[in-house]
Amino acid sequence: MISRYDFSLKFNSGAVVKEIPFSTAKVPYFAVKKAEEIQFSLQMSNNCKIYGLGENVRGINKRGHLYISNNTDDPTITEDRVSLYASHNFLIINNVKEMFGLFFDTPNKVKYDLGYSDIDEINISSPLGFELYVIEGKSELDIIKQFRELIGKSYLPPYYSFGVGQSRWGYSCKDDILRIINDYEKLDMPLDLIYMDIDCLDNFKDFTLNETFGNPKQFVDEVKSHNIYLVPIVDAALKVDDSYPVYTEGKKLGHYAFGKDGNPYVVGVWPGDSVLPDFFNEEASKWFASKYQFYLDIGITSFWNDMNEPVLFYTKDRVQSMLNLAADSRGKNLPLTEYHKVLNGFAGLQNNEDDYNYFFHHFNGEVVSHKYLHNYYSYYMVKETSNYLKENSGDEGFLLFSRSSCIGSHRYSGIWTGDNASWWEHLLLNFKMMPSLNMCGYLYSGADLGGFGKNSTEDLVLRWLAFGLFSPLLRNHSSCGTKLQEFCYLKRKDVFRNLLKIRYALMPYIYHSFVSARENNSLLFTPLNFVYKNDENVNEIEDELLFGDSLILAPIFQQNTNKRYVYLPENCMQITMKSDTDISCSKVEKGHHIINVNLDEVTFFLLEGHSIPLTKNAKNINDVKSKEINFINNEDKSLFKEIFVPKGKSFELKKVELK
Ligand code: MIG
Repeated sequence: MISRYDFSLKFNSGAVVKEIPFSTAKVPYFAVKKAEEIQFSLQMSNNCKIYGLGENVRGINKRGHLYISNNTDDPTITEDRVSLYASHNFLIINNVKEMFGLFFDTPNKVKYDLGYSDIDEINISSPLGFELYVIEGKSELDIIKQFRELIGKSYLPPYYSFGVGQSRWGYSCKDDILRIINDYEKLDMPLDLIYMDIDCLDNFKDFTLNETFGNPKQFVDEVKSHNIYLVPIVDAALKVDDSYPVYTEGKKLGHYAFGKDGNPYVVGVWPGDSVLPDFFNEEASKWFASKYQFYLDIGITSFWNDMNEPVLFYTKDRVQSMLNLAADSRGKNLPLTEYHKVLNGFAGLQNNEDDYNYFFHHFNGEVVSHKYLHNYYSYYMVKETSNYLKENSGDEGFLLFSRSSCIGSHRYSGIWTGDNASWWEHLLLNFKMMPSLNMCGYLYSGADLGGFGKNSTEDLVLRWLAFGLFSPLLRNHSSCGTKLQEFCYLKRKDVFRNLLKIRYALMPYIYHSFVSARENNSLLFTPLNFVYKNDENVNEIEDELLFGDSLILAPIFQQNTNKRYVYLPENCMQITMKSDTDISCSKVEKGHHIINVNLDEVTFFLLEGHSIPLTKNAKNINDVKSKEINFINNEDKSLFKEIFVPKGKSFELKKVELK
């Protein structure tokens, strides 16, 4: 049952797809205080557990820290971070005697103090301007299902987007792209998608390719002849440049966020001085979306959206005032307080939240300050882009995923989880974040495999791949200047080739499970304790997850060990794969185990009475579709009477004949 409470959200954010009448009753469970902010507080019992909040640091159980919904670009993702790139305002509170879900529908900040200030207390607060949904149900999974029905079905990406992706910030010309293709090909290593980051653009201008690409259509055709999809980046901001037709057209049409004087508000992003498309204005976001036609015309149908929190490296106004302050200080013997004003002023130029007060959007016929809309900027960016691509991208469908997100945008695109680092703890974070993202509607998602920032090591990439093989978005991505971590450039080439082929082998299961989670509003990655309700042993397990209906994953997250502890809540068959054809199976009983997983293999557990469909010898992601499906059965029956398989840009249910 879902109840909706009115706290003066003045407009429809777009998050929900079901109209639920407002309740006039008091919000249950919480003591509610109205001060400058509305505050909801609740005493936690000792065993209270909290789930959800999508893209955030720390564990699956969110109890014991502070989180603030405030879409932010800050590439240092440490465990004390309170906001990442997204605001996913859904959580479940299981306070033993009572269990319910909450969804704060708002583009404002929401602060979740979950036993942070007071170890026994939950305090959630937000300024007026939200709607609260309270969702009651008999279990976590029931609450999640109701919530997901409320917010609508998740984005369905094309089949090819489950392929193997290679990316690096730094590929900057035609030869860089062709070299990667060649280096993978000569090793017969799977590769399906190559990402084109900002250096591939002409001076960081959206919807361009730089001159090295020559005739872009010819270039794309050449790449396609190798069965590779190109995925250019599209940043939110547009370069201020009178010789850039996209910029001048948008200016003429009045499609940019504007300052108090009504002129386009100038901010700094990669192209230097830039303007922010006024995505809240439907006409403006439709106009921006139509610019993707440049890529569609040359045969590109896959995109990633970056910098759409939005990032403000600076605003022109604030830079000017800082430069003036610095100029005024020249030659003076500054008292330390004055000196710090200059120093901190410059340091505070980037993503200064005060600046949100100084630019405005057209939204539903009103002029609204960015401050009140911030967390939904990327929603309106991907929404119209997605609608446009749906109409115009042709038979295979389109890939779109974004860095910034909120609830609602899960219907239009996937996400990646931003600038992680090549740290073992970020591999574990990637794992733990998946169920939380799923709860909030994000199914097509993944982290930068191998780690984005910092230098990776070969064993980390191997272990990350062993988990990444199950991630809907499988993309090796790294920051500029970092040590090479492309699969094709690491030493154990045979191992990487074999592991990547396992992705193709698993695709029937991955695709089926993905589509089932979408159609049933359920999770692709499920914490064990959501399912095994009567087994105390699973209560705190966060380093094992159910994947789909039939598998338990328990990857290795630590360096220099092949061993780990695994608890199995039922009898399973352990399946260990060294390649798509080298597979060994053995029965493992319910209970506590220490397992051994070498660097060159992937292991997982198949539940009793379940089966896993596998293919072999696929050469690339599309080739998987034509391969015969074989089943490994644990006990003599298959759950797969019917299996979701790709059909065009969508899917169909196919009857399975068990042999
Ligand atoms: O300020 O486009 O998260 O994936 O490689 C950095 C360059 C901008 C941030 C993205 C990252 C991408 C990088 N971008």
